[in-house]
Amino acid sequence: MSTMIEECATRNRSRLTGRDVIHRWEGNPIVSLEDIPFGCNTVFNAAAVKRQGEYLLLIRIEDKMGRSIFTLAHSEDGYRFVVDPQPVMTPSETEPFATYEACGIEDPRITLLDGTYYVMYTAFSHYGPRLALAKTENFREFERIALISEPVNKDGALFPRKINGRYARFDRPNVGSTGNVWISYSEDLVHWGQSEVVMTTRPDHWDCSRIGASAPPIETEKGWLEIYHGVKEAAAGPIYRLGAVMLDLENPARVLGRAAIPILTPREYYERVGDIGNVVFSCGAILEEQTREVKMYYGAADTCICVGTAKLDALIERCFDQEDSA
Ligand code: BMA
Repeated sequence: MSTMIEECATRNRSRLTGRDVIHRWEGNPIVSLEDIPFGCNTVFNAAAVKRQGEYLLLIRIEDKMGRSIFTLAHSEDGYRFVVDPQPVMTPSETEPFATYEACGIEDPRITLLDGTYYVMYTAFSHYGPRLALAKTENFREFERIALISEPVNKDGALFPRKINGRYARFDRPNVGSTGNVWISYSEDLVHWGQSEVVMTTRPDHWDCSRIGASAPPIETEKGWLEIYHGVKEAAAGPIYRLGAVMLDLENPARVLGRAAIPILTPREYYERVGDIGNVVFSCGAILEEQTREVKMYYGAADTCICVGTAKLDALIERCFDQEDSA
């Protein structure tokens, strides 16, 4: 009897996992509330980077008062992480950041650019969310550079190199309850402009309500690969899924291919049930240069962090799949 049940479970599991191009790690979730050595409410999502062979996650955590802060976790293999005993970045007490981080700091994305690690994140205040930029050399001290957008703007992700002489970032200005992926440029990382829309919600798709950049873009021989999130407002609340798009290397406002179907959709219990159910939300992915495998880190149900993998070529191919051929 128990063998039959096990067989059914295995069959159901393979039906589930076969549907997404991202393969979930069997040991998910990798960071949950129990792994945080200090008191907090919940675990959201994380920026990810591989530095001198060590995997680092800069994790958004909600403290006991309900404000988001960042803490760091380390791993040798990209799967088993140990979280630092204390948070590494909390809302600033120094102006002008203090006013605009009064409700917390959220959704960090790390980019290595010209030898410096930059963290683009959302500063949350009574005036709404806006983008901010910090930098670090050692992941112990984080130096704030500037507040770099007006509210309402989120989902900032810095490109890893200049494009035609200018720094570039994705951002997501909101228009009411909707929002699209934009690109903005800067000469100095502080003043940003020349903004253009990159891609919009698709009324007949899973990403019909709003979209935003997720992981910082990955440079490939076919273009910039961007993993983004798409939201569909359903009767029971929003469903957050992840998709992939390929953008022109010299003009990233030009979409070369956009996957018709998500690369990851909430299916597992830990993605369905939590503080906010039906959420998979990524802020970081690491390309393993030798194996061309992408490790994508994502927050599940605003309650824990998970990892999934895919071959870079499979993600690239998916960008050019205009229909459900999965
Ligand atoms: C977004 C961000 C994410 C979160 C998601 C789902 O706006 O705040 O951190 O995971 O909503 O609640």
